[in-house]
Amino acid sequence: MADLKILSNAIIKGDQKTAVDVTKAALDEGIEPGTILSDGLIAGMNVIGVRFKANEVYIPEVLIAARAMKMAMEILEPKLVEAGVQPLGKAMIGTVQGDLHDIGKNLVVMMLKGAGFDVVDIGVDVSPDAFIAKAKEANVQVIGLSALLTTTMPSMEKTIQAIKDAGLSAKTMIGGAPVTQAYADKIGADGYAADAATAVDVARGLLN
Ligand code: B1M
Repeated sequence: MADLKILSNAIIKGDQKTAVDVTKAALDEGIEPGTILSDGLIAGMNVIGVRFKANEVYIPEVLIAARAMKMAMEILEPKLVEAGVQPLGKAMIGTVQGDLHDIGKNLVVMMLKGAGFDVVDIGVDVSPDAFIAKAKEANVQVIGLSALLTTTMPSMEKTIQAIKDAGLSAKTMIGGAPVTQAYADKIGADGYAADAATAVDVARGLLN
C-alpha cells in the first residue's frame, strides 16, 4: 500500500522519483487526491518550511524539495481538479517596478504553492497599474510584493497606495532583504515576512 509518510519524506529529501512513484501508486489505490496533497506533499513542504526558518536547511534544499513537489503535483493536479479540491486561498506575487531580482520571490511562490495556495506569479519589474490589473483579473485574496533594492522600496509604497486607491479588498504583504516590519507598517502593508516560510504563515493569517 502507498505510504504517504514515504511521500512526505521524498519531498523533504527532494527525491523526485519516489515522490512521483508514490503519488501514482496512491492514486492507483484510490487514495483521495486531497489526502495525498495534504498528508504527503504539503506535510513534506511544511517540514522544509520549519527547517528553513530554523536554518537547518538552506536555499538549495528548498529548491530541490520544491522541484520534487512540482513533479508530483503535475500528476496530482488534474485529479484534484476532478475531485473539486479547493485551494487554501488565491495569492498573487510580483517583484516591484524597477527591480529584477526574483530568486526570493520564486521561493515564496514555491512555499505558498507547497502550502496549498493557488499562486499567480506576475514576474519582475511590475508597475502599480499592472499589479492592480492582474489582481482584478485573477480575483486574488492576497497580493505579495517583493523588493531587493533600497531604491525600489518606494515602488512598494506606490503600489500599496495604488491598491488602496483602486478599492481592492485583497490584503497586501511585502518582503525582501531590505524590507522590515517597520517599513511595512509605515507604508500600510497588511503583512510582512522576512523569509519564504514565514510568508506562508503570514498569508494564511491574512486570509482570516
Ligand atoms: Co542584485 N543586488 N543587483 N542582482 N543581488 C543585491 C540585492 C545587493 C544587496 C548586492 C550588494 O550590493 N551587496 C544590492 C542591493 C543593495 C541595496 O539596494 N541595498 C544589489 C544591486 C545593487 C544590484 C544592481 C543595482 C547591480 C548593478 O547593476 N549595479 C542590479 C539591479 C538590477 C535591478 O533589479 N534593476 C542587480 C542585479 C542583480 C542580478 C540580475 C545580477 C541578480 C538577480 C538575479 C535574479 O534574481 N534573477 C542579482 C543578485 C543575485 C543579487 C544577490 C547576490 C542575491 C539576491 C538573492 O537572490 N538572494 C544580492 C546580494 C545578496 O543578497 N547577497 C543582490 C537569495 C534570495 C533567496 O534571498 O531575495 O532576500 P532574498 O529573498 C528572501 C527574503 O528576502 C524573503 O524570502 C526569500 C527567501 O527566504 N522574500 C520575501 C523575498 N521576497 C519576499 C516577498 C514576500 C515575503 C518574503 O512576500 C511577498
